[in-house]
Amino acid sequence: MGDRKQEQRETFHADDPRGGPLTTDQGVEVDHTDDSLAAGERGPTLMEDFHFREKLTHFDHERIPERVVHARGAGAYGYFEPYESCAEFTRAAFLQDPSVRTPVFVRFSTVQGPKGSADTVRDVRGFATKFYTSEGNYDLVGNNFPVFFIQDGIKFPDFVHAVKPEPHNDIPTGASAHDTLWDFVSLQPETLHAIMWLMSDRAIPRSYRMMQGFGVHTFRFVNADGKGTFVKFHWKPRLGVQSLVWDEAQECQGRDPDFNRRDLWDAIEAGEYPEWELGVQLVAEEDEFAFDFDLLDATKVIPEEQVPVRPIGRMVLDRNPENFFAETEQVAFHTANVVPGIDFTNDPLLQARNFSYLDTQLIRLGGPNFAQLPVNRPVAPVRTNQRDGYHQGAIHRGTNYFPNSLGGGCPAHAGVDGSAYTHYAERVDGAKIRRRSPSFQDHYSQPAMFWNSMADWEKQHIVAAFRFELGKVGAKEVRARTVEHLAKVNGDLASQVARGIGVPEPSGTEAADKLSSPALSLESLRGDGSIRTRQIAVLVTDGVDTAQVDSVREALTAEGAIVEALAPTDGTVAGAHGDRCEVDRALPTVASVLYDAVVLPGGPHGTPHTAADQDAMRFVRDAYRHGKPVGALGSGVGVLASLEPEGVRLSAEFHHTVSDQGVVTDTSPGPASADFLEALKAAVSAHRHWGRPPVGS
Ligand code: HDD
Repeated sequence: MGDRKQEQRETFHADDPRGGPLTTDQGVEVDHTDDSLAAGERGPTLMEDFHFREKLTHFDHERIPERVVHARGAGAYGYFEPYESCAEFTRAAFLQDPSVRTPVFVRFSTVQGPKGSADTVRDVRGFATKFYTSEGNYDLVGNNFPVFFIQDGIKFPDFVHAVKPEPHNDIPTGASAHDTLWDFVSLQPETLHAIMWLMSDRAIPRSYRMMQGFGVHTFRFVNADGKGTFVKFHWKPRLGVQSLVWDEAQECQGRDPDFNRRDLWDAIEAGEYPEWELGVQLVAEEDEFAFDFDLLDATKVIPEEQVPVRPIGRMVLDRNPENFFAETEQVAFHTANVVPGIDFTNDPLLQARNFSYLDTQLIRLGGPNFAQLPVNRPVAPVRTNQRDGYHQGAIHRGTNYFPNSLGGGCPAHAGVDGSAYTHYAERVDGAKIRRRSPSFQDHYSQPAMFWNSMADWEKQHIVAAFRFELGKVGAKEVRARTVEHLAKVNGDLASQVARGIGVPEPSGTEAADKLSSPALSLESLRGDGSIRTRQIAVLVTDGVDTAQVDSVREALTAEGAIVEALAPTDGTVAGAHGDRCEVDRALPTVASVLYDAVVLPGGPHGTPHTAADQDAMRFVRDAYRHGKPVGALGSGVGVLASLEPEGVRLSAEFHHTVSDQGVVTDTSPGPASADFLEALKAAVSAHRHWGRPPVGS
């Protein structure tokens, strides 16, 4: 079956006008676009130069307001297919038949920074999916955290004002480490659970392709009999969940501000299509109150150990957009874009979102006709009586009201065959009140559960992140207030943070209970163990043993990794045996933070690299201290050993392959041995090696 969205898009293509000369917007041919019409060679420009005025006016209006949050993003098209019919729980057509592929568009984003900010900031990542289903568009507008910072959407403007750059000087860009955010946090403990996630490595993903996604809210599935089931949505990446370390993330912001965007684009161009499994946690309506938290509270997870995630389908992203503005910028998501079989709950955050997304598109996309834009257009037929407005693209004919007889009564009400959307007939009864439910009041147990579930290295990173963020807060009372809340999460966490930021350690901590959910740790999310698309640097220079380079390249590319030879200059370097070694990139144009691992080959006549090769040595040192796999072959092992005074630790053994904490060495000359290659692959597959003693920051 063809991709209906792709076929539809093709009808909108406006290709380069190769078939004829340049024209104005009115179709008048233009023979000169380099000089404006002037009164004489050195004279003033003339008003009557309609080509000049049209060109400049259009340009002046090329920008639209960026999203008030999630301004920076990257998107891709793909498809979703269910594993089996979900008819028992939902009548949604796209979840019925494994042979039916539903086209999707996904946009990943950061939240705080503007459109031009860097990718690798500490932030939540948006994960918004538009399913172009046969019953209309369904938008699952999620994040890579399963919890949100506030419980009621009326607090959204407060929260966003607090986290955004401060109003007097518009600082900081793409960062939460400033007074107003932490002031808000210290006064609003419902933020704590999401804050724990924000301080964890989840907030600095290695790649959009390597992060989880969550629908966050409890939604409702409704089956053909009208029976409802509570549902939470989970996206799990096939490649596992991988993160950066903070020092590296910061350097990446300068070395490649487009790091995540580029990674997604390049992988899809290379045919390495990212893939996620869609899973659901299902809770029967009668079990609504079976938990010690409220299912309607978006600051809570349902522990996976309590309600397992049931895989129901997979999504593959296999096509980059053709025009960033037309597609990624103009895509308009809305939580209220639902299809029959998927409904809302009374989660007050979700209810607010159902108002906000439509409202924001009206200002951002300039009027009510944005659903006509190619990326937003459903593949399901659209028949409405909505008319006119800015940017109306259709020439409607016939009647535009209901009921009518002059238009033959069309479009008529749906419903005869049961295909219309029917709202779940939930019983609602209550007094009008402005009050948070008492069932939303526990703000400490789940942050504590998150902390308790972390591996030691994850805890260390969380403490370091709190110290960094609060260390940037000028108001000492805000630092102290935050630590008081942390003390209610975990005493040890609070003390460690307090020591780092110069506030008194809290006494008499009342830590929350000892809940734990192993599924929350990155240790449990390693993916399929493959090394596909990992970027491996091989540092080469004149005198290198090309056989070593070739053997590493061959073995790792066979497993889907991307191996690049880096040298002080581009072109080629002289191999030790009179041959040449192709260089992929010059070292000064790249940095260790842009790679997942590094290999130092040797040469038969001694070490091709010396400690004087500053760029190369820095590369290796940084890779080591960021926990990345480091390989060395032949005389390259000696070069690595020369970095020992700087903290690089090697095993004392020097013969055959030795692999210790991701440092893989083999002093044998000639091509890399099978043992070395296996050990290197295993080290790369593990991604990072936290058992190394800390080196620098
Ligand atoms: Fe939101 C954008 C995700 C709470 C109001 N949000 C936006 C995007 C994502 C999310 C992924 C970017 C979509 C895109 O790529 O175009 N938002 C979330 C999640 C939330 C959440 C997972 C909590 C569970 N959001 C939230 C609340 C409100 C909003 C409570 C308001 C009451 N969000 C917006 C917005 C945005 C938006 C202002 C800005 C641009 C847009 O909608 O299209 O309406």
